[in-house]
Amino acid sequence: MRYLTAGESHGKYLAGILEGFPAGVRVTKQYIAAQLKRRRQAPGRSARQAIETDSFEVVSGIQKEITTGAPITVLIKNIKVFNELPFSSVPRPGHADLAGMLKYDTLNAALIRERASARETAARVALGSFALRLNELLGVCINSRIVSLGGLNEITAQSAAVELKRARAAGDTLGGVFEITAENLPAGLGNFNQWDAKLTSRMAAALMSVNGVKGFELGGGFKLATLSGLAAAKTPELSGGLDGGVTNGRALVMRCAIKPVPGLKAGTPSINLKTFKNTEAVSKTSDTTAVFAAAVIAEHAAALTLAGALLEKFGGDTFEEIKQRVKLWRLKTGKKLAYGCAVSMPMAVRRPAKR
Ligand code: EPS
Repeated sequence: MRYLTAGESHGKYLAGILEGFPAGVRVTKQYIAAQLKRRRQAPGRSARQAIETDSFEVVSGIQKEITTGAPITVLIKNIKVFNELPFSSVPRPGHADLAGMLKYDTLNAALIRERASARETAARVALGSFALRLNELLGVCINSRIVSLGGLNEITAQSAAVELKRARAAGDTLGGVFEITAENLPAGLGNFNQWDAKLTSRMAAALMSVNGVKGFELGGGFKLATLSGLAAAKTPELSGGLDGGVTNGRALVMRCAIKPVPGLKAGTPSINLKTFKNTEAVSKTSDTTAVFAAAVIAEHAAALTLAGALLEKFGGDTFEEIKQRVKLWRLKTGKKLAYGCAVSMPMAVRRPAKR
C-alpha cells in the first residue's frame, strides 16, 4: 500500500491517492467527514479553520461507499483560494520558508509556504480515514491523547482553554506532547531483516512527518535508558509494543513532542531577503497550538503505516480474505501470548465517527 498527496494551502483543491487498499471495506462519507472535522476543530486552531469546510469527494476506488481495490482518490476543496500568489521576501523563522527559499532559489516565501503548510495534512487525514477504518474492522484500536501543553501536564479541556486563551492574548503559541496508542495489534507485524522493514523505523517516520514534530519516543523511550536491565525486565511494557522492530502482542505506545508554532502574531525578528533590511515576520494564520490537531493527524499517519504492515502479513485483495487470515493468526498466537488487553479484546469500537 502506498499514498501520495498533492495540492497547495490556497490552491483550488488538496488531493490524495491511496493505492493497494483492499476491496470490500465500507467507508462512509460521514466517517471521513467526522475525521476531517476532528482535525479542523481541534482546540487551538487559527481563524483559517473557521473558513474551511473540508468538503470533499472520493472520485475513484469506491462504489456505494465500499472500496473496489482500485486506487482511491480524494479531492478536498479549499475555500480560501489565492487567484494570484502574494509576494513576501520575509521568511518566518522556524517555518520551512528560509530553507525552502534557498532550496528552490526563490525570493518569494509564499511559494514555499503553499506546499509546506500543514494544510496538506487534511489530505492525509482523508486517506488515513480508510486506513483507520481497516484497522478498526480488524480489531485494532488506534487512539491519541494529549500528555502536555506548553509544559503543563494533566491537561483537561478547561485548563487547556485557559492556557490557550492566555497564549492567544499574548500573540504567543504553545508546543506539547501527544501519545498515540494502537491496541490489539496482531503479533508479528514488521520485520527485523532490514532497517526499513522494521516497524519501529516506519512508525517513527510516519509520526515525525507530522508538521512540527521534533521528538519521538517508543514506549519508555528516554526513560528506559535510565533503567538497569534488571529493572527494565520487570517492566516489559516499556518496550512500547515492538521488539526488534516487530509487534510483540502488547499495545503500541508512542509519544511525540511538537514544537510551538513558530509563526507568531506578536512577530519574530527576520530579514527581508530582497533588501537585506531587518524586519519583523508577522504571522496571522498560525494556530495557537498544533498539538491537538497533530494528535488527530498522527492517528491517521499511524493508521496508514499499520494498515500497510497488516497487509504485508495478511495481504489479500479483499477484506474478507484478510479478515479470515487475521482471525486464524489471532487464534494461533493468542494461545502463546500470556499478557495484554489485546488478544482477547472484541472488535474495537471507535469513538466519535458515525459509520
Ligand atoms: C493549517 C493551515 C495553515 C495554518 C496552519 C495549519 O494555514 P495557512 O497555510 O494559511 O498558514 O493555519 O499551518 C501552520 C501552522 C503551519 O505551520 O503550516 C491546517 O490546515 O492545518
